[in-house]
Order: sequence, then C-alpha cells, then structure tokens
Amino acid sequence: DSGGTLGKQLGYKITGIDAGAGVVQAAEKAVKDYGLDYTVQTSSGAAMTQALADAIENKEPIIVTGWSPHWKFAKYDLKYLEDPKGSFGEAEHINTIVRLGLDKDMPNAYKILDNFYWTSDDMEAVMSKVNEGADVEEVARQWIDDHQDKVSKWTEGAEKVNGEAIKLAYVAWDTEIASTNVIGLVLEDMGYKVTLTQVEAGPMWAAVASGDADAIVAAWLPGTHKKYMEDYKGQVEDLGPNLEGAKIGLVVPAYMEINSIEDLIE
Ligand code: PBE
Repeated sequence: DSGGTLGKQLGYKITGIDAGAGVVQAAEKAVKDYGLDYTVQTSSGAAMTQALADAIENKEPIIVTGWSPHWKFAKYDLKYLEDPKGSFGEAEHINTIVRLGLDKDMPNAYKILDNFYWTSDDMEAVMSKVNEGADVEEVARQWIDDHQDKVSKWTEGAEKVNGEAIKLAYVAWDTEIASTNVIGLVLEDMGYKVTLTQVEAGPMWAAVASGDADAIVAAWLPGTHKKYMEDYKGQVEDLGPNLEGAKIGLVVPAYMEINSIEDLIE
C-alpha cells in the first residue's frame, strides 16, 4: 500500500530536532498513539531545516517536527499533517517565565518582561531576516527601531537602571533566538547589562527555577513544555503569554500526497 512505499522512502524516519524539545516528545507520543513504525531522529533545529531544504530541492519526501511561527512556512510550500488523535495538542502560546523574587529584586525588568507581548507576524519578520543571513542583533535593533509604538508599551512605567546584570536563558530554536534577542536589547536600552545564555531545553528550565537565569521568554504552553512546567511548579513565576497562536506538529512539503498522520499507518 502507499503507506508502506512512503515509509520505505523515508527510511521510517521523522526528522526531529533536539531531544529536549517538547515537539520531539510529542512526535514520540504520536508514534505510539498512532501505532507507527517510525523513529524520531533527534538533531537540532538547524539540522532539521537543512534536511528540509535538501529534501525540497530534490523533491523528495520528508517529515519534520515543525512549529509556527516559523520562517519555513513563508519560504516553502508546507503543510501540517492532520492529527485526529491530538498527540500534538491544540493551540499553543509562548509564555514569559521569571525566577522567584525577580519582582522585588528587579522591579523594572520584571515590569518590562511582564509587558512583553508581540504577534506571530512580528516574530516571523525577525526570524526571516535572520534566516536570510543577517546578524540577529542587527535585525533585532532594526525591528525595535521600526516598532517604537510597541516597544514603548513594554517599557511603560519602567525606570531606567544603571548597569544591573540580568541573565536570559534560551534554546537555539529560531523562534527563541528571535524573541530573546529582541527583549534582551530592550532591557539593554533600559540600562541593564544583559547576558543571553544559550542552553538545551532542560537546563533552560532548570536555570530559571534555580535562579541561575532571571527569565526565559520561551515557555511553550499548555502542551509543549507541560512536563517542564509541572516539574518546576512553585519554583518559577509565570508572567503569561508573550505570543499567542503558536502551534506544533508534523510538517511535510505540500507536494507530498499524505494529509494526516493516519496516512502513515501501514
Ligand atoms: N519548539 C520551538 C520548542 C519550543 C519552541 C516548538 C521547537 C519545543 O520545545 O518543541
């Protein structure tokens, strides 16, 4: 049958990203939920988008663990596979999470982080330029200059400080590279000495829970990072969404004839 032929072409492989990513764990859940013969191969966000680019160039089939917002949807003609069993959950939002006590220790940074809120279009604008090869700090600077109306709302009511050190942790996912650099520069403009530390997903959550990091803007909820959120319940403060309308799932080029994860069942 067609499922079997496709499986062979794909080597029964779903191209994943880093093992700590929620979307990889959800893909592993989908393999179980649908009884698939596939393995989820872990790598990195960058390796996944390279594999996607190579497959599309050769018009070959590929299944990747995908998410939106993401520049790949503007660059390529892609589709999410339908997920009737709901292995990947429903709509997601991205939340800002801070260490306990930040409100008292750094009330101005706390206020800015609490106010930080933008749209998928905003984030995609930054992400796309970075993907085209521009320096992320320059792109973030330009975005801030062009969106003073938004940024001034984030800093509303906050006072400038004098070189206080603040640490933001993030993972090298395209979405989080964009958001962390933008909010990092905004904090810098408000007088903070900002350190951005790139780590894996587990250590990122552990850092904000232990206080090694002051904040993350990379918490995908309610589903993708559910386990991390449960693990650190009471050890972090959730400042709510900085972006709404996010999504995770299995993504394939539009030229592939399958439309649902169920089409992978043999
Ligand atoms: N992502 C992007 C992450 C969250 C941000 C969807 C790849 C994940 O944990 O899966």
